[in-house]
Amino acid sequence: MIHQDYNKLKRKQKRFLKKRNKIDLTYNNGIYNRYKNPVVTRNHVPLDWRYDLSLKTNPFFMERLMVNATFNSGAIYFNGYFYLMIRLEGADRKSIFALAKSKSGIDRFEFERIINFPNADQAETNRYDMRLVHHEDGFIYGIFCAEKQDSTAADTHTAIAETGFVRTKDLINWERLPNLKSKFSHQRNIVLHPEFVNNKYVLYTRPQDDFIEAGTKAGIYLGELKDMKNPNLPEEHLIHEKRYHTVYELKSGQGPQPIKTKLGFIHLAHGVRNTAAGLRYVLYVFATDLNDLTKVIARPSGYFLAPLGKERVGDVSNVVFSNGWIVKDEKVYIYYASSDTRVHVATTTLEKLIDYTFNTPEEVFISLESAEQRIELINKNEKLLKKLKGNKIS
Ligand code: M1P
Repeated sequence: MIHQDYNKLKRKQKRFLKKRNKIDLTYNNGIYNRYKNPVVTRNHVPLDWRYDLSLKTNPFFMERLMVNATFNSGAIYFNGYFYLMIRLEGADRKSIFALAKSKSGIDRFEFERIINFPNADQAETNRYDMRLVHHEDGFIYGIFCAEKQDSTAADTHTAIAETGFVRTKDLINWERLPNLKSKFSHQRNIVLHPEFVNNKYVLYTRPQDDFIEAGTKAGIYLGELKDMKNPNLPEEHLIHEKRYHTVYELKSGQGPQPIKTKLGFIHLAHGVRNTAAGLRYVLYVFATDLNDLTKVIARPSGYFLAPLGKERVGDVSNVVFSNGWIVKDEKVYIYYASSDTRVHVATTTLEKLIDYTFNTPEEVFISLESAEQRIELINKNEKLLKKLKGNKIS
């Protein structure tokens, strides 16, 4: 027999899942819209994924498998739905993958199924942060971090982050592929470029600092591989270097796959810097050349999106992280998680994203020039304002 509390809770959750989301009108930067509510939280997780519904085996109607957080989601538009591949973290700290879908992309996301597949390496302990990329070879790839304990370390907490691959054509049946082989043993935030380049697959990588040789520069790298069934990266080239006193001073990582536009590929990445209150993760944008993916052609200064208000607090506070965005009908849906706890959406248009990327003043790296940039803007505006005054429109 089903526990009597189930129906009550079910009705309550149904009402919650039907709630519409609205643009947050208190926020305006002209670049994108933020929304009042997160799009996926742990309260969206179906009751039967958490509770044992049986009165007999669960007389107190306890959550037998609690969910800690739902965050860092891959994203894809498929068969008329916005799909998010959610990182669902249980109370046991293990992350698993679960697909949630919505018709609107901004609200009413409902979980559909858990996506599970075999380990590529027996020692794999945790998996997280899947990017979903529809490659021109016809497959949808899931690229994620497959983490295991570093057996060479003296402590119990040092981990090795490898890159796992799965692929599918229907989001139901997934084929696990071998893990990436690269000269850097430890990396996260690997992303597949959606197109072939010289008949090869292209990956964006992010070797972890402490694991790369002294003298090797850190940042976002790019490498080519021939075969996804035998993913060997012989070489990786630095394309976006971390740099002193930037929002990505400490580390950075490619977010979702870049968006192809007429002016170049637009990339969304996260940048990390240290503060007295701990690490701060923000999102920033850059663009690469359509014919040379290693060439950065636009570098708007500073961050694109930073944690705001309630987003600033969570399991790992002061963090925004994005590994999924969707372009649909010229509109861009940017899915980002806040503080490793829940998923939000921000929306803009392709036109605005291009304008932001190519017309925001470039990163200048020093205060002297940063002040000049702002003075230039003020002077330009002053002229315009004077003209308006002359025309008596004020
Ligand atoms: O806690 C913030 C993020 O930390 C890691 O990102 P990175 O490798 O760039 O430091 C990841 O574990 C990510 O999942 C997490 O959101």
